[in-house]
Amino acid sequence: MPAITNHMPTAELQALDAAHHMHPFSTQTQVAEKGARIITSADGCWLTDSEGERILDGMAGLWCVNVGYGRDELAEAAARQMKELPYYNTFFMTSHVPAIALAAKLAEIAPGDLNHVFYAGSGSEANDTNLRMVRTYWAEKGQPERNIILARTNGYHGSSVGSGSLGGMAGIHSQGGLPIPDIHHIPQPDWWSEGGDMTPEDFGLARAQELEKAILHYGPERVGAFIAEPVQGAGGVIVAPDTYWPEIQRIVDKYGILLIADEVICGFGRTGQWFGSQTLNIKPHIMTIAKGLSSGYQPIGASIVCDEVNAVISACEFNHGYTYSGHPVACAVALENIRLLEEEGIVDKVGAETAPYLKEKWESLADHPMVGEAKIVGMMASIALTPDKTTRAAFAADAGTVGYMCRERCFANNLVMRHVGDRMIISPPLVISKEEIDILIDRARTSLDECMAQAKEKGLFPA
Ligand code: PXG
Repeated sequence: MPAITNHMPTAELQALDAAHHMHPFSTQTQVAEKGARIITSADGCWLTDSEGERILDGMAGLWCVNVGYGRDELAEAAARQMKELPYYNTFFMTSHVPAIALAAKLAEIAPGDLNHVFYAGSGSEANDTNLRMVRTYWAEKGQPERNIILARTNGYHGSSVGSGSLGGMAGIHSQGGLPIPDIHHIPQPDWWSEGGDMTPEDFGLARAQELEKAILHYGPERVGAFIAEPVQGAGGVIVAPDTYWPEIQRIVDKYGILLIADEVICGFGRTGQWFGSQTLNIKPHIMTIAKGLSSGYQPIGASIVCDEVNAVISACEFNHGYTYSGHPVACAVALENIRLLEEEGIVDKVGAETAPYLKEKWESLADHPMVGEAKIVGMMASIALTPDKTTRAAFAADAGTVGYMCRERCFANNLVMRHVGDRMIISPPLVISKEEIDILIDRARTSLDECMAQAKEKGLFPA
């Protein structure tokens, strides 16, 4: 076989891709039919594909390339570490400097007494750690029956057996016998789709109180933890009404259950502060991190654990870990990534400058005839597409039909903006400039217009 390179014709790469590469969360026959768009290089906020097109990446890869593409410092940190110590494990009484240095740094930047780090290779793995860690915590405290973990419908925590069970995605639960026992889901705080006639404030409170209802239903002596994303990402950038999180915190405190904040998307500046828990003023016992931890340059995740949980877990042998827990190259890259976020003031600039600018522009999209609510926290945002803003109606088609049409228009206009059902979402690199934000909004508007025209033709939008 000839060498497969960037210089091969796109059609040949697509054919090989479809023949041998099984894509995540995709229908493989559709990949084969349409051909994947092949990304060959990237710089800053811009991707280049195999046809030489430049695409504005409104999703920072998969919510992860916080410092943007093409940072030599990260490549050099990886190369340095690979030469010095490419791998060693952290099992059985060994350690190494990158794992030590990153853990100390994470303890410094994480809020409160989140001072202890358990490494994983991804967000899914870190949430699997959390699942086993909180159950072990309660068992070690003599309450093994306290093994129920509450989570939310339409939450996303990964796609492994454990993390997929914690998530509340019907599509994941329908394959492979999930969720595993003693994980239960309460309804999400999505006012747009589920708020009915309630005000957002009343709805937020009611949805938070679902947590208390569930605790009382299963029995407070059975419930060990509640896991949630500060802002639901993969579920469609669902921002809970302001009343929601204070009530959740009250309930968690009242029943003494552990709060796990899944910061895989919200962490490392995405919400305008280092962690979403700070933006939303919540006090987790454990935070899940991944993605922005290394800006996606290396696969790495972790659980950051509070003093109390650490004290209990440390006193037993916790029979858990991954070959790549604390991988030295991934740790070295994450450490360098945090240095860039900190020393270049990237997180501060998002909070003070670019996120407020994006907010103003993003919210202006709500003027578009097909856009209902526009929501944004920091650098993650969504708009709800609707045929009727006043009634918040859904389209007369399967959910996601119009969202997909809009995504296709965006892709054709060289903007990566995703759809989740009929919500359009963005999560750009944190280094996006004001000029690039203008381009993003411009292309989004053009794509919305084109999508609306198509929807009208199909009778899905009033003419
Ligand atoms: N928690 C959250 C909040 C996530 O967003 C994970 C855990 C799992 O991380 P790993 O590294 O195992 O993928 C995620 C991942 C999407 C999409 O469609 C989102 C994620 C992954 C894949 C697709 O938006 N988030």
